[in-house]
Amino acid sequence: MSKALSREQSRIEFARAKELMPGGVNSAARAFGAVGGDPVVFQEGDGAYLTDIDGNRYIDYIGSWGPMILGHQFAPVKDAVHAAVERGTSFGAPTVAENVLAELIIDAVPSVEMVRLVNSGTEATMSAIRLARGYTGRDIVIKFSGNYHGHVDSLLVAAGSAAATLAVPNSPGVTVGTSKDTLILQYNDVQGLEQAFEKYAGKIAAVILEPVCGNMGCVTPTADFLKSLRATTQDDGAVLIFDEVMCGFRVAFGGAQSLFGVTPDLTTMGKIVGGGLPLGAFGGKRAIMENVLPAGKVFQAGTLSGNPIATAAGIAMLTALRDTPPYEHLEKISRRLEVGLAEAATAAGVEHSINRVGSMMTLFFHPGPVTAWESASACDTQRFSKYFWGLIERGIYMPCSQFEALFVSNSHTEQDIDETIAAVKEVFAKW
Ligand code: KE4
Repeated sequence: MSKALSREQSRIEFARAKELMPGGVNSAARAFGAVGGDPVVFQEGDGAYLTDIDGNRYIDYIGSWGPMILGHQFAPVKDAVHAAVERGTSFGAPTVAENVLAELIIDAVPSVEMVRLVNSGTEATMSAIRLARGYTGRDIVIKFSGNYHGHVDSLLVAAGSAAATLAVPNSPGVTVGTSKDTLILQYNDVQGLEQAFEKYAGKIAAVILEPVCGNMGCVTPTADFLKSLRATTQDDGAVLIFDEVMCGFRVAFGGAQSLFGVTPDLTTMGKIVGGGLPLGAFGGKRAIMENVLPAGKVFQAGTLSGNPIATAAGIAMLTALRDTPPYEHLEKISRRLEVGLAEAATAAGVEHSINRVGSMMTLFFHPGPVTAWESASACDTQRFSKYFWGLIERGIYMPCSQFEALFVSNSHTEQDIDETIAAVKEVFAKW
């Protein structure tokens, strides 16, 4: 039985934060909007653990929303950052480190022949879409319900009234003019994709998707869907963009595209590629990438792009993942968690299903199968909130939304997993 944790300091600091920053946060995802209550305010991460400002320790399954695949304070990244800081923090001029990181990315990701470094996943997807439109001279971009690609205006849209109708804004500030060229389809809907290419033949600049989705919870593409994505875009001359900001370097060193054997035209990256520092990237076929300014005419720029500290962290991270791949351990320990969660839910008679790819997974409060937003959105989110808070009280920090993936790191041990399962059983026993 766990003792009730005091989070008084978190409460005080978060009340202060709400006076200073909208909603008290610098990113909406961490505001606990989906589960209610105040976010926990943290002071330190170490390996698989986070410590909050009240001194409570949690087993961390968010890992900064993906980057911490090798655990918090991974020594080679820390050392690289310390060394880089000694040489200055930003030059706004070319550095060797950018070449080194670019080569690591090109060697790792099958589709990437040339790459541009940026500062976030959003910048990567925003730039990739502009590039696809500039390269094809076309306007329409297809995305899928339940897929999130960062806060790019043209992708902050909701499905139109009927299938294969152009989208409408789903955030104030996004204009109809911006959303009118975005088409929203259903993930894993081959027929819908093919109908869209018939209806808008020759007008589609790009199709962008999460090849392993994490943003409606973890949802995987069917083989037929992947095959159709590659065939329809190839035949029509549209650009296929894999948004691997979350699954890149996570589900395999070469990302989902190396796991599934499907090579997109462009890939967007973030999170792990920066070792936990602000760094994203977009890359792909040389014939497309050479259209990016100043090699080509598609504008793209950024004061801190390729920043020496972020590139040092990225180099250390990708070098470690390449030279000492953690994926076998991650598969073993993540499987242990998946089986333990399923057994605990089944024993407690809790309706559930679990989707997992490597060390990213989601326990859905839904009998399943969860294959697209339609099934994901039918989850019992009230139950998820009870599960989330029950685990917080027991020192387990899960993603604060049913529509997110949890992440296991190479620092998690079998003991951490067993402690997590024991806590889950306690929560379900009090259901
Ligand atoms: P950033 O701009 O947050 O670095 O990346 C945007 C992005 C793009 N593509 C995918 C597939 C992503 O998952 C993300 C960001 N993911 C969210 C978590 N679901 C980040 C958390 C947050 O927004 O604070």
